[in-house]
Amino acid sequence: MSSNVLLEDDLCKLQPLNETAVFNCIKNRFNKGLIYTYSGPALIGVNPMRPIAIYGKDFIERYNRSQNVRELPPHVYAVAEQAYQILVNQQRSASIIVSGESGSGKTVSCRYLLEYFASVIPFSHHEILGKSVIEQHLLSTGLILESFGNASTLRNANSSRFGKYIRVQLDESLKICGARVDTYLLEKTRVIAHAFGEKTFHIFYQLCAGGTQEQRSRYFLTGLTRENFYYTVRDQYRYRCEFSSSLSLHEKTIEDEESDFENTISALRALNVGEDLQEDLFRILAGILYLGQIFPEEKFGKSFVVTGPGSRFFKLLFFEINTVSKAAELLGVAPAHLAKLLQNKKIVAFRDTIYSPITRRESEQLRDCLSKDIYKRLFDWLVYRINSLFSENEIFTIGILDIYGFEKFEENSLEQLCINYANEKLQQLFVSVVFKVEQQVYFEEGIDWSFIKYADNHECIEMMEGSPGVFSLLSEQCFLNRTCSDEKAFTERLYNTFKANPYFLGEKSGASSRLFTIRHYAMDVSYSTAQFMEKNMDHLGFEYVELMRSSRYEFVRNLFLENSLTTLIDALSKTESHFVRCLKPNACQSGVFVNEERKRKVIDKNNSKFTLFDGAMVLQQLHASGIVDAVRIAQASYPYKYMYSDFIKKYSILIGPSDPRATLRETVEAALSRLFSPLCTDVQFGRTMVFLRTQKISSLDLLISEKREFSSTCIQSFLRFFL
Ligand code: AD9
Ligand code: MG
Repeated sequence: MSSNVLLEDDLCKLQPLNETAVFNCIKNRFNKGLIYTYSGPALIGVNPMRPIAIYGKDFIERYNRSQNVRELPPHVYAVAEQAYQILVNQQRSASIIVSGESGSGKTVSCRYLLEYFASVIPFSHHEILGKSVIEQHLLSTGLILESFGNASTLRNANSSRFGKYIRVQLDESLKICGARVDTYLLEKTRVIAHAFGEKTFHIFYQLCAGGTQEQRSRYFLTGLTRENFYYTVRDQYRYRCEFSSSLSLHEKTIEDEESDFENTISALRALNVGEDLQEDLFRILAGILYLGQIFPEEKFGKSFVVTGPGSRFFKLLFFEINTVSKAAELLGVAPAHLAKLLQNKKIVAFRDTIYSPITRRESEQLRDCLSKDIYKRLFDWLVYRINSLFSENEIFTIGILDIYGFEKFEENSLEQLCINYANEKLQQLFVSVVFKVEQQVYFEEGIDWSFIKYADNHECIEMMEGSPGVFSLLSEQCFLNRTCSDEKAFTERLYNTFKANPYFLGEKSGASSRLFTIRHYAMDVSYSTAQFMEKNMDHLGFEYVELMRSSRYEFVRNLFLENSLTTLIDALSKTESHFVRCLKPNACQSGVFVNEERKRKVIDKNNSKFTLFDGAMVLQQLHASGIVDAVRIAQASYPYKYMYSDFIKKYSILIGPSDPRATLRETVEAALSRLFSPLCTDVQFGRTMVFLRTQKISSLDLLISEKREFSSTCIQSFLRFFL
């Protein structure tokens, strides 16, 4: 295999096609600074993890309105341009689905896509200081969502802890008239807990560092830092025990956070969130920080009866009353009311209302649920606010989806199940777009084609979302009983229901260890059902909603009104979808290497100042994304199709002079039959297009370069002869 082959800009051109060839091609290109490669219909991007000069105005110009964008080097701008051209030519809304694991570059890719659309598509609104109001709104949207929805993790210092689908709206004159955003799966547990070395959402640190003296005093933050709050402290476990801090990665200084806070405020302003609303917002955030400071203590007493299981003693739940008052004050509710909520549960029996005391554990759970829920509602409110950009004039949309990729950790829980389910659905969409739609074109063009059966993941999806399905059984179990001991019963139910299902794996004995395995399209993942119920259940009863609706702040009251989101897959399937798959080349430059030994080996092997390329890690991602399979199927089909006139223009050097009486189709047929004999099924002639397999395109490209080389050698010999 020549080194040239290993730099192919489309994996479909690789011969033979196997995982090693795919891997070598991506690696060779990456080492030459070529981070993008096509894999048939999808674009693969490997995160360079350092700034590279392939973005910005000049590059946008190269791709903008290019006649044959696939001829230019692979790039996210090319995907954006293709999506836009299809929208313009076929009058069909577009979506670009960006996936990949944490830290692989999804959010950055989405930023470039948005930047491209904002540069090449005109805005319908008038401009202020050279920038359209919508453009300013769009830029602020990204910043706000990152402040409130991103956090520093071991994998990425600016990791998005939610999925987002941004739709740029176009009016009938194909100008940008607005935008709308949907968000998914916000990791709200991060408000109350984060892993060692990680952090909670950026905004809490910004608040702890920023603001004027008056603001800080109003939020009870004077003299306090992130080290003083349980939710923001770097090592929560130690904080509980000894209030000490530990080493954290990607540490930002207080000054960084102060200036981030200023940027957040400017972005809020751009979204018309005025000072009063900002005040409401920050007060609630401070309220959440203070909720986290409420530690219930069990003490013996008489007035409240809290009998833990088996306990003979009466216990009281105590809180530090000053903390409760501050939390209540910040949320605008009565301190006694909040304390009562955290000490009792309300039971309505035979038209009587009884307040039954709860245990310390239950009280802690309630406190944390409260914090998570308020934060989630605050986040949804921001999204709602961002959606004030929504335009009634929408005719088409260009959507950009930035969502978590497939996840498999040592221990996988409900979060991974939800994320992997979303990825199964996206894979289903990918398969449908790539194979179903493509085969429809073959049918319409009337070429000789027997429909290829492709791996369809609908059975796995059915097992998860159907009835009975994993999710419906979980809801039922939560409804029936609200204790964690039910995790075993739930796991057993799964085994009993799906024992004959090929997508459900594991020994029944796994039920006692609360484990089950799903055969996903990407790989098998074992889930631990420990905490499934707790995570799925809403510990917050109606009395809590009642409390929050009693707030003297209108803003808090409004957060507790219902707000629903549209379903993502439905929205996507109504568009022409494009795919960008991001890959992460190593784990050591964006976070910690879990295994120090492995880090040393990878660094030794690469021994360079450039971005490391960890082969095993990239291969694992290639597997999980289904890239190799997709390329294999794309190769079996006809990845290259040209209108006859375009083909003649492109390959005129090989076709030569043609019979003027022949039709375009006859000209192409005659040329290809002369060049390749026999043609086999590698080439097919449709009503308006010629269809070619990758091998034939590679041969044509080779013939062209030979012909050019031959002509230049002839010219050189000719010149040498005369000079
Ligand atoms: V997560 O799932 O939200 O945790 P992402 O979104 O996939 O993750 P992100 O886009 O945040 O990753 O990229 C991580 C870091 O890689 C960025 O902060 C940049 O420092 C770096 N990056 C990503 N893409 C590029 C790029 N095209 N050029 C240069 C990049 N640096
Ligand atoms: Mg991200």
